[in-house]
Amino acid sequence: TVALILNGTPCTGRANETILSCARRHDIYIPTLCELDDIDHTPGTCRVCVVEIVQAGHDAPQIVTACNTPIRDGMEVRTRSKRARDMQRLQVELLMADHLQDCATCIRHGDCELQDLAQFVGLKENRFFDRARTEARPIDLTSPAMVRDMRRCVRCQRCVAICRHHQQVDALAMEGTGLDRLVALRGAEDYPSSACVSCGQCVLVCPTGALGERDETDRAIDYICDPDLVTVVQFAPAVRVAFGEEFGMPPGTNVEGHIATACRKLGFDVVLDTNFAADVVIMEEGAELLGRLKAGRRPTFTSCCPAWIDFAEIHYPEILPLLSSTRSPQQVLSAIAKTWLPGKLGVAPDRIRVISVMPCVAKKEEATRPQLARDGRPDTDLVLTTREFARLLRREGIDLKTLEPSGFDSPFLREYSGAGAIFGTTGGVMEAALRTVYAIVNGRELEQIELTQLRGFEGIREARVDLGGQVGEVRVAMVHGLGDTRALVDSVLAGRADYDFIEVMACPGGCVDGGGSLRSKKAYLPLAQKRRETIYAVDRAARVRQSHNNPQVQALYRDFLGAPNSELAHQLLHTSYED
Ligand code: HC1
Ligand code: SF4
Repeated sequence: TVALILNGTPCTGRANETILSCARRHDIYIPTLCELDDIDHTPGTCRVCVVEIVQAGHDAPQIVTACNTPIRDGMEVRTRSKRARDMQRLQVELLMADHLQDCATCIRHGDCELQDLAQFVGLKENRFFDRARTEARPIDLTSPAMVRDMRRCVRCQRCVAICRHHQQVDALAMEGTGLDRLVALRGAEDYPSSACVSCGQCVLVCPTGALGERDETDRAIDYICDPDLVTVVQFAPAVRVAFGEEFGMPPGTNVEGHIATACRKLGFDVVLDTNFAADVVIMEEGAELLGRLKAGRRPTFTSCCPAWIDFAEIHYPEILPLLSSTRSPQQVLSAIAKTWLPGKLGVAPDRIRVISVMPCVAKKEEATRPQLARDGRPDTDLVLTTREFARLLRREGIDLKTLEPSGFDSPFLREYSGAGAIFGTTGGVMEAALRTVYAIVNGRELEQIELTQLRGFEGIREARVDLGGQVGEVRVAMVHGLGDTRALVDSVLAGRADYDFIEVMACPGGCVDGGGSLRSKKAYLPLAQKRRETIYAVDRAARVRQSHNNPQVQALYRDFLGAPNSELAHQLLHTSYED
């Protein structure tokens, strides 16, 4: 151990520890901006963590950055000396010198780590602001999903690190020199020609408003307030367990009923649940998988995660034939809402607008795919991330936690099974699919409904499951996070991995921590465990646990679709991919 003095108090530190880490363990706050411990990122670029130290062999106190200076025996650290405080303030003022000064209209207002820092150091003025230089920086609006606003970038490089080292997409790079050194799309002019797959992980770690989703709350309000339109809203399995904290409720609270009430208060005409469509997806994907297993076509990859689809199309086009052709639950529900629902409601299809609320940025891109349009209009008209949905509620003066929970409006598309509910966490789609495929093969339900061998948090998990009958034992794998996905796909392509069915979720943890979820300041994915516990609790409490036993899914097939993988089902609920 190392003996040192922290703000006048003798204490001990660990060998090889930095001043920052030692101070944190002793509950002493040192302001930081660029570093993010959860992703092991300490570039030392923002220099906000300056502190004063006195050490043997030096006459005068020195100013050092706490994040990358190791502690030493006998060192005295002063984090709150006048000199340290003045230097911290100066650093923040310098950071603000080429950062837009329009906090009130910034999308990150209230959730910005730079704003917090300015408050902490007591910044009262900004002597160095260079408006012309700042406003000349690029804003990239070329993606239907993402916005990259370099007028707000603080060069912390967290986005570059998460994309390169964790997701292993490597779409971002630092480019330029001196004051013009900024985050750019690596080797590309715009998003469509870049390696980016819209997973949104860079947004989750960006401390300011430099990276965000394309905000569509205005268009949502336009639709809601247009008396000629019938607005249908759907929300994803994970949103209900990853939203309440924004309104002061405990993390992981299931706020499904509150969201339904909020949607009605907002003025949406029909409130639907994507969970229902997840059950329909299992009917389609299960039948497709069984057909492929019988034909010896393997492995099959799941297809509900749009950032994974983008990843496959951009980075591994050779595996596209292995992807399930089943559309995602978002697109399945939208297709039903545009084809079957109008007759039920007695309205013309062209008056319907489908808005979905998703913990996902890539769903915005998915919604614009030409293969998923009907008569020139997208099936999903608009996608709001969970963050935008929170913004929408605020704009309409709605406080979620004061609302009385209620149910869904639709008498025909509201019931979901526990299998549909668990889509929101890694391993959930696989578990839901196997519950149904087992029943189709054996004519009876699995004795042990909960396939706990599929659950867990390791990046890549594998299992063998005996499906009985003609199919026998299948080998399955579940992967989440694109870094591990890359490793798994490489193994499959090299013949080193041998699976029948593979579930892929691009975001670490699956949708419960999707790139469109609420952000946590100075933390990466801190609430995953609580959210997934609630998801599994929803499954346990569900009246029906398997997609094929959902009576409303059965009715939809009886009244409209015929059988899974029927011609109509293929036309409405399946898709194709492009390299
Ligand atoms: Fe997901 Fe899905 S589970 S992709 O993770 O298949 O976004 O929640 O809505 O579509 O159902 C996200 C979540 C979501 C789809 C479903
Ligand atoms: Fe990288 Fe994902 Fe961000 Fe695109 S959205 S730049 S792939 S982290």
